[in-house]
Amino acid sequence: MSTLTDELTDVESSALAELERISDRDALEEWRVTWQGRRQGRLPKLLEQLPTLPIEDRREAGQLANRVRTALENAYEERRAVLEHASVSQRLSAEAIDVTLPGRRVPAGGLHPTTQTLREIIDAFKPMGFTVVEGPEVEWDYYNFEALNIPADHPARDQWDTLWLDIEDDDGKRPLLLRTHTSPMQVRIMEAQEPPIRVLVPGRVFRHEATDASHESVFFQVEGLAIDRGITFADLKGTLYAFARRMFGPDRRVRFRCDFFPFVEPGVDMAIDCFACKGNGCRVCSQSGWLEIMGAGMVHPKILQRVGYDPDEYTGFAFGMGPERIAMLRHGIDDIRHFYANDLNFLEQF
Ligand code: YSA
Repeated sequence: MSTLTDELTDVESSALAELERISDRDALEEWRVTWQGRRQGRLPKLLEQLPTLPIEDRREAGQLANRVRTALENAYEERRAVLEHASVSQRLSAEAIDVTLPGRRVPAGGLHPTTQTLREIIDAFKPMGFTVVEGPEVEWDYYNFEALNIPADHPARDQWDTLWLDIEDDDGKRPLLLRTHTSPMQVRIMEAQEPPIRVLVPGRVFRHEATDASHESVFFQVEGLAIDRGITFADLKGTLYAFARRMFGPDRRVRFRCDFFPFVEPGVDMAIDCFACKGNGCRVCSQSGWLEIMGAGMVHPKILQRVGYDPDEYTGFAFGMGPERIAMLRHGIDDIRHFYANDLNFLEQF
């Protein structure tokens, strides 16, 4: 009897002491098999001896055996919980996010310089009563040329060559093209409404063009149209001077020169003295000292008649300007090709 109780007490103290030193789950499992394992475990082996004890010793030894078994089970569970907790904390600290790291910068977008300039142009004309409409970039030959007094054999078509689409209307008369200017919208607007009209049309245009420092093949224009009773050439000049003062300040020089556009009579081009050479002549202004920013004129009576207006009752002026050229003048940009080269070094300056 005394041997079994001694052995039980010895198992208890040795097993618990060993358990104290265990620090990982594999060793814990090994400990469980050694001390509690159903077949070979040291404690179950001792318990097998209980039935062999004399009856008078069995009760006391049985109570001790139960206490040792419970002590080992509880100690095992406690140790398992401690190790479990330790491995969870280890994992958490390995996966922890370091909130003290500086965040990654999200680059902020900005408006393209052309868009900024378009908005400034619109803001300059708004106080004079102009509203904004847009039109199609793919246009009928009729609106781009015919209705603007530019028939199929007119030499003006050469300077406004473009891409043609292989689509015609039912009569086979009006092939489609990529519009070469925003002027077709003059006709569309006049067809759709009666005077008075004061309207701006910003939009993209396309030309078969050899590019250089001041010429792109895809660029923007802003068309202006004002039709009413009693509008004269003085209104055209007054409006465009007011615009130039607002965009370029009072010191910039403005030049009006006679020019020919089949849809105006008379026609002019308006230029601003070149920012790059102060009017002396350089590659930006093709050595002329001036940068042409728009064509303009009094709307031709034939155009008014074509849309059903009476030219004896109504007159008007129109203009078409290049916002990239205006941005070049305002910001001192020496090559128009920068605008659409998608170079962030350029674009981030605006
Ligand atoms: C004229 C009379 C009107 O009553 C109404 C509008 C016009 C303008 C006409 N439709 C036209 O397109 N004239 S234009 O060929 O001389 O172009 C007008 C403006 O667009 C130019 O003054 C210039 O600022 C810009 N532009 C022309 N070709 C360009 C260009 N900008 C960049 N690249 C090009 N290739």
